[in-house]
Amino acid sequence: MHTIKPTIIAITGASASGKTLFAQTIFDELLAELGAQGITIIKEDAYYRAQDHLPLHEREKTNYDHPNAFEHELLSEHLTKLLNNQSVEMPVYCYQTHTRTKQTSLIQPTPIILVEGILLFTNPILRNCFDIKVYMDTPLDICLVRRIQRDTAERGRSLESITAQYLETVRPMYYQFIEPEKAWADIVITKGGKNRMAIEVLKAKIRQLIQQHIS
Ligand code: UZR
Ligand code: MG
Repeated sequence: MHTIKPTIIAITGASASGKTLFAQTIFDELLAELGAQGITIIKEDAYYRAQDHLPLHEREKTNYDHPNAFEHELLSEHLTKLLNNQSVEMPVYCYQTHTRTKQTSLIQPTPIILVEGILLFTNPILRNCFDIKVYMDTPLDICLVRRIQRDTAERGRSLESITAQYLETVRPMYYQFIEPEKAWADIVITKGGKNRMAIEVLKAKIRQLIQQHIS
């Protein structure tokens, strides 16, 4: 098998727009075909900055919807390493403590690397790492409803804290930073993370790239 550069596919869009579901569905369905040596998934969330130097009540005030909340330099560095066939130790972020845990997760280089997160196209160095740029164009009211359901069920949040965060940061930062990311996208996905045709089209493209890898 002759080695060619891995392909990095980035999926961005608003919080609760369906990025994780979309990326995870493609990953799960292709894992069965390609195996763990074929495809990897990386979340931008893992690269939220460590905030151990701040007390918990200060961490709660951080604007997590601003590009500065992420260590995009480290994510770019890790993607560059993976492109050069080196493994990386990905941080593990905890939403309850708003900082990184002591663990890291070993990521091995694979021919296909999926990356998903809200602000992936805002940093030019990071943006340049991506071969295919996808934007989830889900209406913001749908994202809000999904976010309330998800964050109460999975991220231990109250309705009050979700709505306060939505008005203070999620909504304004969406208009300032996320919506403009659409201009960088190669592919814009409507209908959210369950869009079957969009999933099948990307899977077909990935299969074609894998064929090029092995031929
Ligand atoms: P997705 N976020 C938190 O609520 N707490 C944290 O410690 C870190 C992030 C939220 C963040 C953003 N913002 O909207 C969302 N706020 O996680 C991004 N407010 O994650 O794309 O999975 O929704
Ligand atoms: Mg997500």
